[in-house]
Amino acid sequence: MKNLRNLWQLILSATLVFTFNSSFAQNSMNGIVIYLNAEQTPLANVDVLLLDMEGELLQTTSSNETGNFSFTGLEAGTYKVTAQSDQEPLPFIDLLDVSLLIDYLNNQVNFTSVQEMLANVNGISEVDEADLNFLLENWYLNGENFPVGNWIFEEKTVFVGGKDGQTTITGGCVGDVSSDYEPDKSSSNPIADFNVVDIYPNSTIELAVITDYAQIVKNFFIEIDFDPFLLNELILESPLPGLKYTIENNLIRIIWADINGKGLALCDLDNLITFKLSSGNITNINPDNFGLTENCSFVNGENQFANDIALKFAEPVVTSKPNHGFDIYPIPLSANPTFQYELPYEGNVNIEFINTYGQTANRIFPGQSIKGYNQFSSHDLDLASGYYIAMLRLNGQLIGSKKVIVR
Ligand SMILES: [Ca+2]
Ligand SMILES: [Ca+2]
Repeated sequence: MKNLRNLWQLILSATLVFTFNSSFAQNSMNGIVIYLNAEQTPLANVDVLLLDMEGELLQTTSSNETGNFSFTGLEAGTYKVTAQSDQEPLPFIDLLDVSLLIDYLNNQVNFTSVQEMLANVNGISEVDEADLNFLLENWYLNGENFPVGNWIFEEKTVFVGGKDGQTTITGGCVGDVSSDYEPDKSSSNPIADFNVVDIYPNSTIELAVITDYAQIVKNFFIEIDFDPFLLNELILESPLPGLKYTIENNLIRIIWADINGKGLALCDLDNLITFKLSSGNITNINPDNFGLTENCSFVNGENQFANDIALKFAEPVVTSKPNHGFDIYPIPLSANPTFQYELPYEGNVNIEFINTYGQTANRIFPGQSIKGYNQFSSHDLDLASGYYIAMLRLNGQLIGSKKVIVR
């Protein structure tokens, strides 16, 4: 035990000698480079820069596989240390960063100095709403990754000499404010896909996305892959304030974040989003021609991904009515007219006669009809002389109309 104490005294005096003889440039500095996350994940192969207090570069080295680095042969004094990396940005920017940034802007959370650097995604002035918009528009909608995703590291001032010379350099990728460096963590979450909806070819359809999700949602990103040849003239509307979207090529990207950080229960909305689209030649909308991609995600009131949300289409509303080959003869109408129509899909058909007072004067019921061409002859159609509009309904939905006269 006595020998051990002597050994410690020897080490202690050696340290003192180091301190007193610091002008011999015997000092070293050790450190580690870590990612800003709860696990403080070490970052390997990062360039570490040693600077003097004027910012002059003195030495560079690389962090090893455990994130450690060292500089040796240093004179005692105060240095600046920072790091840089040209490695690929990490794909960890997601809606949790958006939530955290909104909470920060609403004074709900504090940021560390490194988080403030990461949150300043536009690189201009301080962290403010412009950074949030930059993240929403440039990152989510336009997919631009500059400067979002670039590596950034703090700069430490370190005294070298004596027992000092130890430091930790923390860094991250710009925008990853929530700093979730977890390679196996997915930023997307499963959402039940859209159901198939029958629509009418060559018509204008209003198609609403609805949800009965009753939890608070603070922000979401929806990406829809669609067939541009089938669904031209696409317009998007939403009651959600501040909703942003882009429609490009065959991709619709929609992002919404409640700037107040409170969020809302989406089930309270009649429609989450309404698509007004021209249906082209298609007869239904299904996940193959209008499907959610795996990039969709929703964040709930606890700043966690909502994995249990489901979206679906409401019944489509036909805003302009193609006539579907709807024809009646003879005209003037006889008591035994023949009706022709082409259906986009099979269903139950009825034809309603509306008089000039807007009243239903009569109905006939061709009933279950096949997809495609149909012909139906009626007997003993009882209508007084006058003008009528014959309205063709498929499963209750108006899909065609024709003016007729009875003499
Ligand atoms: Ca800024
Ligand atoms: Ca993140």
